[in-house]
Amino acid sequence: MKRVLTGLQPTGLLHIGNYFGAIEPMVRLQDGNELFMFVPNYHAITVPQRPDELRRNTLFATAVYLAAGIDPKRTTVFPQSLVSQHTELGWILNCIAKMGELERMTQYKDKATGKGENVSVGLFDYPVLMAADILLYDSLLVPVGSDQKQHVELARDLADRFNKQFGQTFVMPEPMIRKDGARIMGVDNPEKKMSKSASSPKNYISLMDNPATVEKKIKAAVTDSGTEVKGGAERPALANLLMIFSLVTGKTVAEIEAAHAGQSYGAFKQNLADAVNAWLAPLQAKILAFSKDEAMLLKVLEDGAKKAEEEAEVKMKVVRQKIGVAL
Ligand code: AQP
Repeated sequence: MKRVLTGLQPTGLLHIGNYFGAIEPMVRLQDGNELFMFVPNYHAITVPQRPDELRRNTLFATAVYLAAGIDPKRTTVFPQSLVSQHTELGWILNCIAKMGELERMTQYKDKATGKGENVSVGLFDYPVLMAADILLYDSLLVPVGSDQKQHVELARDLADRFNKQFGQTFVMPEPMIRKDGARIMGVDNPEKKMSKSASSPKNYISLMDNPATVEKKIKAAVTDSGTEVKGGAERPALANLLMIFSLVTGKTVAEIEAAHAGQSYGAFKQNLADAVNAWLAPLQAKILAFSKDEAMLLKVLEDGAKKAEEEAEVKMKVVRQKIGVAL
């Protein structure tokens, strides 16, 4: 039985990359492990958010977790903002984190590019809060997409530094990154990962896109030169579309390539759009049903926060004692 934790920022509607990178692996781990699945709403405010949208997106993320199969009786589901120990530990870890190691975080560099001095301190610092999220619960496994690997490694470095300085306190978390589907690329640009905050919605397939939108986005998807429906390292656009096809159908890439031998990109894209829509339809129906019951979602989050807070406070008592602030 391992402690497992993950969270998805409520910065917009979640997309299929978020689903396959972090949500589906959590659902699979639900049997036989102790899971914490939170909504990192304090991470979300590292970039400007409309308050009403942030609240809506927090509830939406919760509905997605439940629709995907997360069972709040077995998994502790909670919003980061209701467990203040996250920000408390985040501050303490800030005091042992180094500017240099945060400056090396590639996600920060990507997101800060072109923003000059206008980028928030929170965006720079958010990997430290993420380390606190992980270390607070003695999480051994952290299922994430590959873009978050560097942040989990920072959590390991901070745990190790704290343990050396103050004595054994935190366990070493491991990033858990699936073999296929840990980095779904934008359908408009196979060089950039699919991202909620992409400049164009053509980049991602949202979990709430309607069938016509999915079809339009896939038909407009970038392809590689040539005409063959074949993936591989030299053909990143097709490799990405084939990966999406494989994830939503459970078929292997080789099977999908074979089924499309001699067919045009147009026919392949139509089949891909149909497959994505067939996969999305039942998930969307469940998300909508859960979303309608706001009282139930709030209850799940409040109950989860109570359980999470009990665990978090046990760890924080030790931490406060060790650093000398428990008077
Ligand atoms: N393209 C992706 N493929 C596979 N996994 C992905 N994840 C994100 N994009 C992909 C994984 O989803 C989880 C939640 O991520 P997040 O919302 O906390 O932040 P992120 O990694 O920055 O994801 P986005 O979609 O790019 O969001 P924005 O635009 O708001 O920053 C993580 O486990 C992540 O690895």
